[in-house]
Amino acid sequence: MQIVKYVFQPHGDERGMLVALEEFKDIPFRIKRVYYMYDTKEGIVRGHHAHRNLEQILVCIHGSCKIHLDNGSETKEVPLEKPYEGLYIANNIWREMYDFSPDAVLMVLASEVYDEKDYIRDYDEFQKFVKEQECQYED
Ligand code: T46
Repeated sequence: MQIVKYVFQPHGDERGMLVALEEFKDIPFRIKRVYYMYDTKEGIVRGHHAHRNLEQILVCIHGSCKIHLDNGSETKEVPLEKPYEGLYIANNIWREMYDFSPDAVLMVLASEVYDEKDYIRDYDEFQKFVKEQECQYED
């Protein structure tokens, strides 16, 4: 599984750092939603799902966390700890977020508005979805 990480341009001067993110320039899709999680309790694992259509970029803008990615046949663990790095996650990837430092703020830029129907929360259903997609590409 290929891991796609974006390294954003930090604009630094004597006052400190600033990162700007623009759709289609720094981010490869139209940004329809931004959300972020913070104050995540110790030992918590979030996520446990994939999406039918949604693409996202995750940026740990403060602190650190880890992301588990699963494409149905391979898994990878990706640490996020730099406020200028973004992890791209395609729709058909099962994701879990864990090992949040107490000060972690995980910001997510999403290609679609919130839609519960887009979630695949059952792992067997996810594997079926991935196989169906593979068959579509083979046709
Ligand atoms: C994802 C990972 C990385 C909303 O009302 N609007 C929203 O835009 C979102 C994302 C969530 N919610 C509500 C729904 C739940 O009642 O906030 C609550 C927590 O959401 P959820 O349990 O889905 O959060 P995570 O951390 O498990 O997953 C989230 C995203 O939902 C998901 O798309 O890929 O972060």
